Amino acid sequence: SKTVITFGTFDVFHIGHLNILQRASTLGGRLVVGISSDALNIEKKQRAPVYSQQERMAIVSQIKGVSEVFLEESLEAKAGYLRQYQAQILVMGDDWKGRFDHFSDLCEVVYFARTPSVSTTSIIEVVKAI
Ligand code: C2G
Repeated sequence: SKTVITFGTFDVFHIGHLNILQRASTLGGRLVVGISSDALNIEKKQRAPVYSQQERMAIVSQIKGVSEVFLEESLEAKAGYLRQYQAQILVMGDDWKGRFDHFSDLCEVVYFARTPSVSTTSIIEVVKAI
């Protein structure tokens, strides 16, 4: 059976995160999830996640269908992670459509439609307004 890999921050875990992990887990027998580190978020998004990397890894590791989590410390290390975990399928949401196509020499690349109208940013805005 196949090893599926996906990556993300999974901050303030929500239904969009659950949906993509559940869909990814149906593609193979093993689902490995790379959790973007706090440092990577600060560098790429100029904002620290609400939940720490330890908390985000603890949450995602307990989601049904997730076999293993690891810390994604660099966006440039993706090919290395794909090889390290012997991934046969890379899953990402379609906000990343096309941007991982060059990994198709290493594994199958699949983009799933994002769950509409939910994001960590929108949740932060809603909570701020309370
Ligand atoms: N997602 C989704 N629907 C939403 C929100 C998110 O399907 N409404 C998906 C995203 O497309 C992504 C995953 O959930 O595949 C995690 O989302 P983020 O935490 O926002 O991940 P991101 O910071 O984009 O990942 O190497 C990539 C990096 O780790 C960045």
